[in-house]
Amino acid sequence: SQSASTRRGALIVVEGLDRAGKSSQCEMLREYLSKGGNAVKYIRFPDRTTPIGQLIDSYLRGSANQDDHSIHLLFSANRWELAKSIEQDIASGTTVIVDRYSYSGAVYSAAKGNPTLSLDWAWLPEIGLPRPDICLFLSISAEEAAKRGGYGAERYENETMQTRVRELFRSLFGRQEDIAVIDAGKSLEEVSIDIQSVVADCIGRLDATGPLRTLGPLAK
Ligand code: Z5A
Ligand code: MG
Repeated sequence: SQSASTRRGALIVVEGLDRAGKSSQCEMLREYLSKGGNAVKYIRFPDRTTPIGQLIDSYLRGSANQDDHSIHLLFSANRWELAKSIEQDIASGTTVIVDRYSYSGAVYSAAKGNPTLSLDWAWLPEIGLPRPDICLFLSISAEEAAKRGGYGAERYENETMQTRVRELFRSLFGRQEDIAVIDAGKSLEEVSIDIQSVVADCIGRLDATGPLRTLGPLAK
């Protein structure tokens, strides 16, 4: 239960292509917020530590195969199994930073080109999950990303997938509110400062925003 004096935390999501710097920036944001006296937690999806997360991990590493729809629903279930704990943290005043969320969920699955797995279909199981107060989209060109090292060994880490993912992120974020596009091609520190100003603004508006909301259907 939330006392009248407890200000809720913010739900901050960091999204983007591979090597956009999401995890680095989440870490830097966590540090910035806790130095500012905020209670803060940093979580990432997929959370590979749960039983569902372990199935996802073996799929991504290529040691297990899954039907496209089935793995999609497991990624979503992995968010649902943590939804209550996110809600509780936010209510008790903790700001939660989330490294990848429903947006990656919908986009990576739809990027496979399976005819019965459209972006609209992929979004459906996300409806009702905690809705971010702000989603930071770390935008980076293919050329800049390539400078940060070659593709890893996991599934999806190839040119074809990444190109489709880039297009789908763009079309998904055209149908969403509360998205801040961040130029992630700058230095770590420059990107971090841009993120800090967007997040400070978001936290400043929390009282006006009201209670934590839930994700709704995709806009047309
Ligand atoms: N996936 C899915 O299909 N469905 C879902 O629902 C979810 C995910 C949630 C695993 O994700 C895969 O799961 C992913 C999407 C899919 N598939 N792919 N491809 P993951 O989060 O585990 O992926 P990751 O490997 O941790 O993240 P990443 O995207 O590759 O990297 P990042 O977190 O964005 O970047 P980073 O680790 O912070 O930085 C990468 C490197 O660049 C590192 O050497 C940094 O030092 C360097 N870097 C970072 N920023 C800069 C700047 N500004 N300048 C120079 N160098 C930089
Ligand atoms: Mg990462």
